[in-house]
This record gives sequence, structure tokens and C-alpha cells, in this order.
Amino acid sequence: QWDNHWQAGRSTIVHLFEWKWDDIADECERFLAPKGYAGVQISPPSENVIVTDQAYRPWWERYQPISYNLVTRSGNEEQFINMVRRCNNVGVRIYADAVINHMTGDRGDAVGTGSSTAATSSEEYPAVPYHAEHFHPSCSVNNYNDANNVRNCELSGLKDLDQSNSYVAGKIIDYMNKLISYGVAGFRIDAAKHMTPSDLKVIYDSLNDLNTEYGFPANSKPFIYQEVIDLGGEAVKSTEYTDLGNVIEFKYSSNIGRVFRGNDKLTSLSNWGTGWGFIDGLNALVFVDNHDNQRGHGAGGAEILTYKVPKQYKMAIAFMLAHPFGSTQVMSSFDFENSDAGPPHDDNGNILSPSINADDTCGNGWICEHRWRQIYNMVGFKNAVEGTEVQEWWSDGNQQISFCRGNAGFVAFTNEGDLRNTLQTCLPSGVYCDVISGKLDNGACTGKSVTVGSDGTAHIELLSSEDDGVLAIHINAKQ
Ligand code: LM2
Ligand code: CA
Repeated sequence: QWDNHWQAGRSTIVHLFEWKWDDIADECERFLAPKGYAGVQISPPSENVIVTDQAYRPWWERYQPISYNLVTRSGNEEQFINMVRRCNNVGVRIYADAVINHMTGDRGDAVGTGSSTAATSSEEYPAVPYHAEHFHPSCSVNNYNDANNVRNCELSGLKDLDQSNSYVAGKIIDYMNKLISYGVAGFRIDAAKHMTPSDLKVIYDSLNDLNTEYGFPANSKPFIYQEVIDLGGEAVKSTEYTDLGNVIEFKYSSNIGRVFRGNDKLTSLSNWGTGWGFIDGLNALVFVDNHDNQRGHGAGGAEILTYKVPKQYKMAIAFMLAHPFGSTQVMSSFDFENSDAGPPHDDNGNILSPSINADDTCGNGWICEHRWRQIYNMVGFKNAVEGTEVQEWWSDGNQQISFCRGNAGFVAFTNEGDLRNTLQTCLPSGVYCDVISGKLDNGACTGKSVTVGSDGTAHIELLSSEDDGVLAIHINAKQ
């Protein structure tokens, strides 16, 4: 439950938020595998309620399951199976967002994306089937100092399943095992904080091993990463869940945002990791932003960096991918003005596919941060430095830092002022391409280049007027 099943030479999960299964399959083959991404977190594959009382269909309708049939705006069961097969074939793993804490909100007689119906007010979900006896008695999650309230009441009015009930646990296990049989490598556990660890343990212990037909070794356990928002000061702690699998470390997201927004000094990052009160890196799934906190849902508030603040955002992502802490995840968004609005869609509510521009970026309302050169090249950096440690940490005592990863990579950052300095890169002598301002292309650098001397030092120049506040070189981009 801790092994993320990334293939050798691959790293990082990209969250292709609200993408369609057919588009994800294409993306695995044409972009993710060649660029060295290890996997994709997909939006919840379980059938959700269709929200009809808003001006548009919100993204969050997918967090209101109506059955465990695999029919959503992303595609149907056949398309799901096809996606997982095609992605696994090119070494890209699929991680499903499992919404198992609850079903829909109170939405009267409701219809789902696969035409299933439910009498939500009386907690009748015939397509599972669940009945009223399978839910906790109605009460609101409103006291985060009380673990029972957090776990056994309704989060945002969502009908709260009783996972201690063996019938409920059995339905959840069947759903997750179905996804495992189709070749997924693991799960994001939505709202894990709102479920009791011992109930989750029963579920996880009943999951099948990963399907060897998709290239997983025998006896492989699904990678589990649990959404437990713990910024401190509440009854439920993320450490209650680390014995069960990985946990999303939300302190990472809020702190990296605060630092790179300039509200703390880069030099303070020298003990990044458990020194900042994070859970152990081997248990942690980390990101700069996710689909909730990029739009003010979830936790972290104004500290969170997103694609809307591109220079600082790219620096934070570069730091995350240059640093060895945690299993890393990159967000891939659609453009939004309103925090409820759903993905780009046509007049019938069908999700639009991203268009792909000549420079690899996306159009049609899709941001595709994972296709930004500075971001995918840092995935390449992370792959090049795998297994090495942070070495030769340097800082100006303020807003400029640099460090090596073994003898394989070097990064420098400035968040204030021009950096002009001779620094130790730890690399063999030669000319290296900065993979932030450009790349190595047919033996030449399309952006800046750095000349490393026989003593490993190089003159580094990174000006505050430049597009990006980071410079990165590694052994796989040597001229
Ligand atoms: C999560 N983690 O614990 C997800 O990451 C987050 O995106 C989900 O909330 C949440 N848990 C439940 O799965 C989102 C969204 C909410 C939305 C819910 C359910 O952040 O705003 O709530 O999905 O769709 C919506 C309305 C809310 C209403 C509720 C029930 O925004 O006002 O509450 O539906 O009808 C009465
Ligand atoms: Ca619950």
C-alpha cells in the first residue's frame, strides 16, 4: 500500500482533472510516457449525480456518487478499460479517485450520468443498492475538535456511508476490486479524514493484488494515498492513517505556496521535509496545488499557488521536483473564473477534448500545466537524479538558493534580486543546457547554457527580469 509502482526512470503523478478517458489514453502515448511521467490520477470513475440546479454543471458533481457503475462525463466502462490498458502498455500507471465516504447530497429524486436513479432524501440508491440502514444518522460535520462528528456526520450534507457495516464495506471492496481487475495501480481515497481508520483497514486488507496481466509483479498491493487535511489543531491527525498507506501532506502545499509567494525566505527551505512538521516522506503524497485548494475549496486559502501566478508557481513546482521529499503530483487544470464551474463543455454538457498547439501547450480552455516546458523538463530532472541526495546547499541568507542532487543535477533559484555567482554544481565538467529556459535539442541548447569547470563550479546567472526564477541542469541534458 506504500509502493507507488512507478517504473524505473519515471516519476510523478499528473492529475488530469476532468479529462475524458479516451483523451487520457492518447496523452499517455503521445506525451506522458515520452516525457517520463509515471502515472495519472483520474477524476472519480464512479457514476455521479447530474447537478441540474446550477447555471452549468459544476466539477464537484463528480464527488456525489449515485452508483459504482463506471459511467461519467469522462466515459463509459469500455473506454475506462481501454484507457488503463493503453496507459499501462506505455508504462504509465492509473490511480483512481475513490469517493467512498458518502453518496450524493440531499437532491430529491436524482438521476446519474449512467441513468441510474436515486431517492436521495430517503437514502435509496437502488443501483448499488444502498438503503437508509447503510448510512449514519443525519447530522452535520461541524466540529473539527470531535473525531466522531467529523467521521460519522455528513460532510457538506453528503449522505454519509457507514463503513463499519459489513454490507457497505463489501460494496466498496467490490467496486475497488473491479478497478484493480481493470489494471489500476492504486487509489486516492477521497475524504479519508471523514472515515474511521479501522474501517478503512478492513477495506484495504480485502483488496486484491494488482493485476499481473498489466505488468505488475505478483503480490503487488495497490498504492493508497489518503486525503487527510491536517494543518494542525484538529481532533483527526494524518498520523492516524500512515499505518494504512500514504497520506496527502497538505502542510507541504500551504507552506511551499507561502514561501514562493515571497512570504517567507527561500533560505528557510534548507530543512524542507520533516523539519517543517511534515509526515515522513516515504508516507507522503505531495503537490503545490490540487483541484480543491487551487479554487479555494479544501484547505490552504490564499497561500496556495496556482497556474494563475505562473512565475512563482513554476518555481514552486521546480523546487518540489528537484527535492527528494515525497511522492510528487502535478496538477493539470482547466481554466476557471468561478470556483464552481466545470470543465470546458459543449451545449449539451459534453466535456470538450483539449486541443494541442504546436508548442505542446493546450487550448480549448485547458491549461495543461503538465505540458509547460519548465514543468515537464523538471520531471526529466527528477528522473535523472533519482536515488541521489541533496548536497552543497547554498543560500545568500535570503531569497536565493542552490543545491546539487548527487553528481547528477543542480538547481538555483532567485525570488528576489539578480543571482550572479560562482557555485558548486557537483557535475562533471562540460557544457549543460538549462532545462528551464530551453532544452537540449540536437546537441545544442535552445535556452541558456552553463559551463561547468573541472572543479565542478560554474558561473550561474539568473536575473530577476527573466521569465523564470529558476535554473536547472542535469547529466541527461549535457551538450
Ligand atoms: C473531498 N475531499 O475530502 C474532495 O476533494 C472535495 O472536492 C469534495 O467536495 C469533498 N471531499 C466531498 O467529496 C466537493 C466540493 C463541495 C461539493 C462536494 C460535493 O468542494 O463544494 O459540495 O464536492 O459535490 C456541493 C456544494 C455544497 C453542498 C453539497 C451537497 O458545493 O454547497 O452542500 O454539494 O449538496 C449542501
Ligand atoms: Ca463519514
